[in-house]
Amino acid sequence: MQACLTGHFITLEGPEGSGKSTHIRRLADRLKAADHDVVVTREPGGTPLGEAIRGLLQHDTAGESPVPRAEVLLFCASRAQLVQTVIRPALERGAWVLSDRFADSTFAYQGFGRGLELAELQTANAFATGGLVPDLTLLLDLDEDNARRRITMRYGTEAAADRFEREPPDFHARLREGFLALAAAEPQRFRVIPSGRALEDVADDVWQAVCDRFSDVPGAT
Ligand code: Z5A
Repeated sequence: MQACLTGHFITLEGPEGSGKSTHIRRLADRLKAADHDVVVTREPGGTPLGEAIRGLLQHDTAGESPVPRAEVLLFCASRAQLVQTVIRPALERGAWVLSDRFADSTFAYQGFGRGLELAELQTANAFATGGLVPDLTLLLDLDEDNARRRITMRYGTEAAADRFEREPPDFHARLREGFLALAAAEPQRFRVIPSGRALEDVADDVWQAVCDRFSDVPGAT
């Protein structure tokens, strides 16, 4: 029998450079300041096994690129480990879990981006997560020019970017459209937040979305 999950599970999704890491840190600080138990994690990664898989996926540390189906299975292996050893235990004890990417990234990148069947990815994701779905998903939406500018600023040059960041513009256009399509299909779970604006304005919208969704945060209606 599954234990009761009394915590709150929030995921941040979006293209690279859209501000997920920045806003997850800010949101965590704000919740911690209100004395909430907060767990911040990321995908791929978040566990020792997941972090090892992250290296294989982002920088071809095995010496060859995974084919798309292998890529899915590696993301799902990282996800299964994270859900069972970190996310579920935290939700069972009533914590807030904030994850920088989760299953929606597989639909966007491997589905809309690489062209794999969404129904097959649904099966793989359900197997990896045991059916766990976020309570709230914040989609930080950013156009490709802005995303590329932010990544180039971070590395100084695009040459240092990872395997996904080096994909051609049409790949990035497909995955942005994919994220927006996922949000449109599940409006009760997703909140789309335009992220090409001043950081403070985006942070305000992130906080407002959390207050709108959950009644046990300061400022919630
Ligand atoms: N992937 C996949 O294919 N399938 C899957 O199932 C999963 C993942 C789970 C993970 O890489 C890669 O794996 C990812 C998808 C793929 N592809 N890529 N690339 P990652 O975790 O290393 O990369 P990321 O998720 O894209 O994170 P990121 O590049 O670090 O971006 P971010 O976290 O969204 O943004 P940030 O680091 O918070 O901000 C980027 C910069 O912009 C930084 O200098 C900020 O100070 C700046 N910033 C942020 N907001 C603003 C605003 N509002 N104004 C100005 N500047 C800003």
